[in-house]
Amino acid sequence: MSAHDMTFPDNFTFGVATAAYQVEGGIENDWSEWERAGKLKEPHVRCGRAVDHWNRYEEDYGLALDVGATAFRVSLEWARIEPERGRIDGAVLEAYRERLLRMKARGLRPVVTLHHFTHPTWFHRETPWHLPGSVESFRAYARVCAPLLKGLDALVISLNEPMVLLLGGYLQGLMPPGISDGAKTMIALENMVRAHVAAREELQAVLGKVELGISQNMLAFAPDRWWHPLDRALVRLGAQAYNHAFHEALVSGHLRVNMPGIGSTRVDVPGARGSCDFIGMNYYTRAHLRFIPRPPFISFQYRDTRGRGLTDIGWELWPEGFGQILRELKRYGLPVWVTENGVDDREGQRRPAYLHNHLGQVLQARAQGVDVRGYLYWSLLDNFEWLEGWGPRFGLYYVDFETLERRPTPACHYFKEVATTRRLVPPQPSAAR
Ligand code: IFM
Repeated sequence: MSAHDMTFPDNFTFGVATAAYQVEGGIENDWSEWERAGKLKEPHVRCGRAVDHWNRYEEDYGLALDVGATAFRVSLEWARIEPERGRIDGAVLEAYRERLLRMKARGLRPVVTLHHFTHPTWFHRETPWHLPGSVESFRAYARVCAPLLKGLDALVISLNEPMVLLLGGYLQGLMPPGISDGAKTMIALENMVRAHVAAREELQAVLGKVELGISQNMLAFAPDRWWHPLDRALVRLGAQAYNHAFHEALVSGHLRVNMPGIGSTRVDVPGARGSCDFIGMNYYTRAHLRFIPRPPFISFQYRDTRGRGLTDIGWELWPEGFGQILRELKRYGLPVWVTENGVDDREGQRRPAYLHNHLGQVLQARAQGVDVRGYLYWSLLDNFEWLEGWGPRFGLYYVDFETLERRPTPACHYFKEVATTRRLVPPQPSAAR
C-alpha cells in the first residue's frame, strides 16, 4: 500500500467499547442469577462489582480521551431500568442520562447499545425470546430508553451479537435462559429481528432521525478438512447464517436461515426492510468447522494454522479474515462500523501488533471501497468475560481486580499514536513494553 493508503481520514472515528454488565458492577439480572446457579466455567466466580464503572465513569472517560478516542461505546442495563416488568426506575434513567451527557460534553460520541446479552430476570419467565411477547417487552423498553438519547448524535445499537445469544442461550443452553432447542432458536431469531424493528419505531417516534444498527459477531470460517465436501458446505452455510442472515433481514426484509440439523426459517418481517443505517461488525477470529455424523452434526475449533500462537483465550490470530469479511460487507451498500475488535492478551505485549495488523485490514478494505467509518477497540478496560469470568484481559487498560486501579498497557501508547496522527506505522518494539 502507498503512504497515502496508510492514513486514516480525519472523519474516521477511533473509539473504545464496553458493556454495562461487564464493567458497571452491582447489577442483578439473568446473568447474576446464572452465576449463583454455578453455571460459569468456575462455579464460584461472580461478576459482583465488576470494575465499578458505575462509580468511576468520569475517570474512565478520561482514560478513553487519554488514548485519543472520540467515541465511547456503552450499553444500557435493562435490568437496572426495568427491574420488574412495567416498573421503570426513574433514578436510574436520570443517572444514565447524566452519564451520556457528560460523555458528550467531554468530547466522546456516545455509541449506545440497548441490549448487550443481559435481561431482567422477569424477561425469561414472562416473555422469553421464543414467545411473541418478547417483541412487545423490548418495544416498551426501547420507548423508555429513547429520551435518554435526545440531542446526543449517538450511534445506536439495538442488539449486540444476537447470534451469540441465540446459539449460546437457545441452542446450546450455555447462557441464560439455558434452552437447547433448535425450533425455539429459529423463532427467537425471528422475534429478535422484529424487536429491532419495534425499537426503531420507538426511537424514531421520540428522536425523529436516529442512526441505528445492530452489532453482529462475525467469524471467519474454514473447513477443518479442506478436501471434505460437508465441511466445506458447513462453511458456506455457517457464514451465511452466522455472519449475514440477520443483517440481510434488516436490509432486504427477508429473513432466510438454513442451519442443517438445527432448523431453518424463511419469513418476510414487516418493517425490517431498510431498518438499519449501518452495519455493525464485531470481529475476533476464525473457526474451523467439521461435519460430525451425529447431532449437532457440527463441531468447531480454533487452530494455530500459521504458527502465530493462539490468543490467551485460545482464539486464532487471523486478521486476514477481518479484511475478508469487511469486503463481504460491501454488498449491503451501507456504512460499516467496527463496533468491537480486540485481543485477550494477559501480558499486554502482543496487543500493539494485533492493533497494527487489524487496523491494516481496515485501511486495505477502505482502499478497496468498503465504507468503514469507525473502529471501536474492545475493550477500554479489562472486564468480566461472561462464562470465562475474570481470566481474560481484553483491556487497553489493565485493571487490578483487587484495587480496581487502571494502568495503561503498551497498546495505549500505540492506539493513541495511530488515533491522533492518523498514520498506521508499525509499533516500535518499545511500544511492546
Ligand atoms: O466480551 C465480549 C463482548 O461482550 C461481546 N463480544 C465479544 C467480547 C469478547 O468475548
